[in-house]
Amino acid sequence: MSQAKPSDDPRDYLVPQGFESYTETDHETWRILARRQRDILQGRIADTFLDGLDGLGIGGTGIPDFRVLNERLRAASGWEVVAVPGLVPDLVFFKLLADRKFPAGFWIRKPEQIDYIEEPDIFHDVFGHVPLIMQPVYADYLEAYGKAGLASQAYGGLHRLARLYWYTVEFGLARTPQGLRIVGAGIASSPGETIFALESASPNRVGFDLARVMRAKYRIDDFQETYFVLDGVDAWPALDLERLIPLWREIDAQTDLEPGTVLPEDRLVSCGDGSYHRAKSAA
Ligand code: HBI
Ligand code: FE
Repeated sequence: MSQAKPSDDPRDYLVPQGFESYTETDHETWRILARRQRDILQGRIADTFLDGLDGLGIGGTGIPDFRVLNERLRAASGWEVVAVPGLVPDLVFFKLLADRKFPAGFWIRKPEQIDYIEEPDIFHDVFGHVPLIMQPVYADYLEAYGKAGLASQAYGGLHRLARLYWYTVEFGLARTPQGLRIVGAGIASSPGETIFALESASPNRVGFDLARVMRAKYRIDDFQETYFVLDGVDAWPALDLERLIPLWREIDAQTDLEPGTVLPEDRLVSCGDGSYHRAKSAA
């Protein structure tokens, strides 16, 4: 018998949040994580992120109820959060974003997994991602990303879009008048990477360039070897197809870049010494 093809209809992946089913331990896990991140993010995260956190009211009280969260989010940017059991197929993910819906895992990590999980949970998805989605400029970028993702299929460009998401939405940094700030959700929801991304001598920090980023492979199992730096907290790249299609053609003729590669033409904010990953591979 042939395997049924996974559905690409977003409705087949959405589930109720089940807010009443969280235990007191679940809420306590959220509170511990949220308080710790709030402290560590001071002076390191973009101000727009902290504004979003305040606007959502998702500080230290426990796991947020999506019904309450969504009233605030809809009012601010016309987005909503929808609950999913875990990772959804790329095409479903793009469709949801193009429709201004952000899929968030409804479950929360167990106390013994407090510092490391393999799949995104509600803390990463909601605390990490949703504060910036309160902001219309960012909300529009994410919608444009979803639309570009849908279009990229026809050009075999899906992996290019995944890299762009990784190096902006998940692990982006931005230059501000006060210094470098975090804008990526993967950094903002991790205490270790919050410090590493900004303060370690190990990683490269390279001025953002759309074509360059879409050529760069990334690591999913550890801190990044290279972070890309936007020219400001609102400097998200324009993703119209008239711009993307010629770029995809151009870079299809070039090699992919390893995560730690630095090119002569890179605008270096800092050239990493690579010490962190070198020590790990020697161990
Ligand atoms: N699904 N729930 C969920 N969350 C994600 O962040 C996610 C996903 N599916 C695919 C995906 N991300 C990425 O591979 C996209 O950048 C393509
Ligand atoms: Fe994420």
